[in-house]
Amino acid sequence: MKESSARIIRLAEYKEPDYWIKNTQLVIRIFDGYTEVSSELTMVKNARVDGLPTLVLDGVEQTIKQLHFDDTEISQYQYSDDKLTVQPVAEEFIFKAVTRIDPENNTSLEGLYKSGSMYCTQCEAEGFRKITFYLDRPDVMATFTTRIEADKASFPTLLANGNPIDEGELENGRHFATWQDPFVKPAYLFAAVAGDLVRKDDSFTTCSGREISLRIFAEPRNAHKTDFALDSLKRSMKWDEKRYGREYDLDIFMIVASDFFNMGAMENKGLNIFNSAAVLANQETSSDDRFERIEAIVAHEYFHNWSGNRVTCRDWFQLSLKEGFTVYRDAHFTSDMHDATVKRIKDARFLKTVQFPEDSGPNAHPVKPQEYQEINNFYTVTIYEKGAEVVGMINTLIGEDLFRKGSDLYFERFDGCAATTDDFVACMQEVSGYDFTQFKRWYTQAGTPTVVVSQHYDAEQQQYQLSFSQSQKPTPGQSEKLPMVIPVKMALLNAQGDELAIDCDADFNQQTQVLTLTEAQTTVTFSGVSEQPYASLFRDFSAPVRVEFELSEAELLLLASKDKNAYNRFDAVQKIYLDTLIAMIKNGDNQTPSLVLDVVRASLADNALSPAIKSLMLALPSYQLLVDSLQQKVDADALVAARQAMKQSIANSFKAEWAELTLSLQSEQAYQFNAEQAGRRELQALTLSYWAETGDAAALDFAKALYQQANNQTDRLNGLKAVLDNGSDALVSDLLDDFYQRWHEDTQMVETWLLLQASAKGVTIDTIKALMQHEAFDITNPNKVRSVLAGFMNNFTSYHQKDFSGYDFIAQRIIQLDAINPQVAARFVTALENWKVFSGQRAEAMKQALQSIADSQGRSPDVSEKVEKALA
Ligand code: 0A1
Ligand code: ZN
Repeated sequence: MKESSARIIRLAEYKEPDYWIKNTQLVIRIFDGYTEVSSELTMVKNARVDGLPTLVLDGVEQTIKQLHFDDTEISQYQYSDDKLTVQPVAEEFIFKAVTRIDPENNTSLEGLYKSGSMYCTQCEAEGFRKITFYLDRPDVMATFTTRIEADKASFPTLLANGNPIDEGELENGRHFATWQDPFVKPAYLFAAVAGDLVRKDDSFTTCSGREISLRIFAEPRNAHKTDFALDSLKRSMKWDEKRYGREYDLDIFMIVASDFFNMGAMENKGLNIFNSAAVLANQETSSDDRFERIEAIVAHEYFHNWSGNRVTCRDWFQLSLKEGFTVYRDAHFTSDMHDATVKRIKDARFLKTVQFPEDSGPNAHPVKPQEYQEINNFYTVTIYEKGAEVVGMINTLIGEDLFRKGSDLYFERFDGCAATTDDFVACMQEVSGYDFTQFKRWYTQAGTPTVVVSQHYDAEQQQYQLSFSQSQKPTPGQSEKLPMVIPVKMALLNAQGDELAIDCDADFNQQTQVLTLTEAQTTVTFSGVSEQPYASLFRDFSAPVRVEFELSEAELLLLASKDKNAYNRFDAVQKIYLDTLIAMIKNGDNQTPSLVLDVVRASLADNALSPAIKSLMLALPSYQLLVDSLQQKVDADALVAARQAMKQSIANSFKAEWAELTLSLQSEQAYQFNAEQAGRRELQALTLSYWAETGDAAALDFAKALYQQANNQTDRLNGLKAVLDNGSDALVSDLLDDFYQRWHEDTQMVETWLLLQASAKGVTIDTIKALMQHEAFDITNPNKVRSVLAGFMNNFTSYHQKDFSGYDFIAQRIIQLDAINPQVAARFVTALENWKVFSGQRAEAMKQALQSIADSQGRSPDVSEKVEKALA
């Protein structure tokens, strides 16, 4: 493992490479115990560079067998610190290398590694250098030919990017397959697979009439779980044609499911590799949430074929160019497939819960970072989700039609190129004439802006004023913040919730109903307002900002019950819960005020609300969201006490309603994954959890029956969760044993089984330790590790337990994991890094846990960077 070297890579230091690679020919010979890689790189000197510079190639853990320039062996070379330095003697040459690597012992899951019985690759961001020597940077783009050789009986399936051009038998029971990818690509999009896999076929006819062969590969025991992903893929292909005019280019599109994978999935050209958990699904073992997630990830990876592969990133500072845009695209896809409001509510809630804390913590970074030590640490919610919000604001500012024109121009102009976020914005500016100069601060300034709003109504003048004041706290390395361009989608409502016509003196777009703020302070005067209006601001979460707008109870109640914008209605209800909880925490008073119960009553009684929206409105804000919303040092114990008291009070106040609704939501319909059915099941899960919270034995009987009689995973989990949180120890252990007995051969079900226990109310560290000792656990498998450890860390009341023991426990696990898989280990540092938001000894205990990681031997650059920033 690499020791921390604190090497800092800076955007300001970007320069083109000295050499380009035009074509890459690879032969990967897989043997038991080692793999030999032969590469032939057709290279040419960069015409903009003088002289004949040394060639410096990236290469990690390479055992060199031979090096050649054309046919001349290279005798003089230096290989140290993961760089191979050689001196070319001509401007054009073929660099040849034969090296050995050790995929069987590659637990980092980057480069070529073994996942169960199969070999597969993960090259983003810098994994290709673990396969062979290369200019492993995204602006070096080449065509690839890949030949894989392996034992035929053990590895009948041999795959790589592009089209198959040759295959055949070799001596000793071995065979080979050769694949050719005609599209230029950077090395991070390379993929190869060797395994004993079953293949599920389908096809898709593109808008121009080309027939594409679609293939999903999985291990034989998972063959029954591939249909949903294939269908999702076809929906994605069609959607991208319709919404973005993007047609698929190769003749084959392949997906491979891998049990060992660091992330969700990877968009390798023509050969996507997926975490099994993000692709394999069926009714019996996958919940509605899982189906939705899989559909979105399949779409995301597919959409990358244009936003990422055909047009890629010039350097890793541009990561959000492909990720922000692709998340924006997949969110839009999900909205079109299901319920747009539900999707928007969930995305905004996720951003506030996870990205806002990142943006106010030690790891805050701009959507276009200026520097990094370890690029793997920058696959963050800021790059992905905030990046998507930034793209969404561009759409909001210029409108959908011009946005589409801009994206057409972008794809056309940069096809086959490595581009920058500036290039993307320039296309949007060119088609719209909108000046994005100030807007680009969204790419360069870290942190979440706060917008403070105040209002004034002058009945005599029939004038209404809104004053907006925006500000941003300093973030690490950025003390000065300048005002942002903030689109405020808004309406003024009368007492019936109807929208008033808007006549104002500011930059307000009548068509899109968007008011654009550009200054630190803006006062907008609305004329002809005959009664005190209700301001519905930031509709549909039109900008990723914190809003402080003090409203009276009457105003909040009107917005919560009558706003026609369903997102804002939800937001008003959440604000009531949040403000109340914050007041309870501050006052140390755990009485739930009638306002909250009134809101719950009104939401329960409103038959116009869809079950999905109703369940979102009735759910209390998570602990994580509360922590972020407090904006002061958090007393975690007081926070837990207040939220638990409110939940209890809501549960008890409407006990009969919870029971009745839970029963009435039971349906005999055949299971289908669609928005309507999923919404019903989601609401039932919520009503059941309130009902079970009352301690009513009938609720537990219902939950147990739901678990036992379920013909689908959603119902089964909903029943089981209610039992886990409220049932007797005996019942809990009965059902958990039953679950494991029935499903222990199904990997996804075992992961769920581990997660359920780690996330259950009141779980102790002893239980977590026992889970890590269980036969089903494997510390080298990221999904299993995430199930147990992320399950525990997100289990607020258990992780933040009163004796603080959760922190040291996690620190020790991070140290342990770092020796196995640094990328996964580093992700867990997030659980400690926001220690400063907590008060007193708790903060000290979290800091000490971080310090113990900092003091440990042999830390990876991944973990070091995050820990050092957290302690700075
Ligand atoms: N580009 C992929 C995510 C991904 C990133 C890094 C990985 O390994 C270090 C793996 C996957 C996506 O956005 O889906
Ligand atoms: Zn992506």
